[in-house]
Amino acid sequence: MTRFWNRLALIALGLVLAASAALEPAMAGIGEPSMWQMNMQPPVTEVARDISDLHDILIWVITAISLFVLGLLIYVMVKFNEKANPVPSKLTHNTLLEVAWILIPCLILVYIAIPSFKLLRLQIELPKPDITVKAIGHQWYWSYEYGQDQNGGFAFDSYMLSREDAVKANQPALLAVDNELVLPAGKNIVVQVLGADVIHNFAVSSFGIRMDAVPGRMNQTWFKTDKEGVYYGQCSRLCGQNHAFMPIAVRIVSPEKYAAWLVEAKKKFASNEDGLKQVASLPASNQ
Ligand SMILES: [Cu+2]
Repeated sequence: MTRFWNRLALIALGLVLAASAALEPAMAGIGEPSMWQMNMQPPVTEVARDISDLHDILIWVITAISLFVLGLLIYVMVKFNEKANPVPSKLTHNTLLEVAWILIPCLILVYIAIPSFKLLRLQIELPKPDITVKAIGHQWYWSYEYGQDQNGGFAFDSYMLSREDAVKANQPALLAVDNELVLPAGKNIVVQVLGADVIHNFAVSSFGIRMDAVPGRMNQTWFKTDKEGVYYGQCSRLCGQNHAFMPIAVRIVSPEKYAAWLVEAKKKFASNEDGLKQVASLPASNQ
């Protein structure tokens, strides 16, 4: 009987995994979520790849533990119910079992801790930045600042496009923005994240970044990707009425295109005094 249930659970798990694996390649979009997506967005940075790998390890560990516990429960229910086992044993200790149920979970935790701490270190330790930009969360839009020392010296606001405009531009609704954060491929990019009013969160799934934008405090995160394209993210901290409508769009281009964009952007946003004033009023870098 127990064997039957164990087999049934394994078959069900196998079917779910097979179905998700079959759906994955067709459904996965780069840099944005897709319909019926079963897994995370395709990673394009080292951090995101490590997150994805750790997630895969954890899924197997969690599945194995859950099935094991389920199996034990079913075993106990079948073997030791009142009918099957009318005279219960008085046994209270089993040294071997007690050592095993302490030691095995410890080993599992160590097995999880190694990739976990490695990932944490990779996320927290900023590499030497090639480019530093500021991302400032407002109720309810983002603004970005390219410092003078970065060949920039301009700031601009980035608002969500209306559904009609997004469809017209062939971009995903609720994620497309009017002014994208443009950055080059193959460079270490440090994003200084700030909040102008309440706590927001700068999160882009494909980069594996998620950093709180706290008023009066500067947080930093980083990413580096070789893959050009547009990557969408969202504010991921409940920040008020229009929290859902302040998406993030990062366009990764070649360094040559980036240099050309900088020239254009400097002209385009030169008169953007509002943006610069907002940025100027924010706390200075505490690096
Ligand atoms: Cu927000």
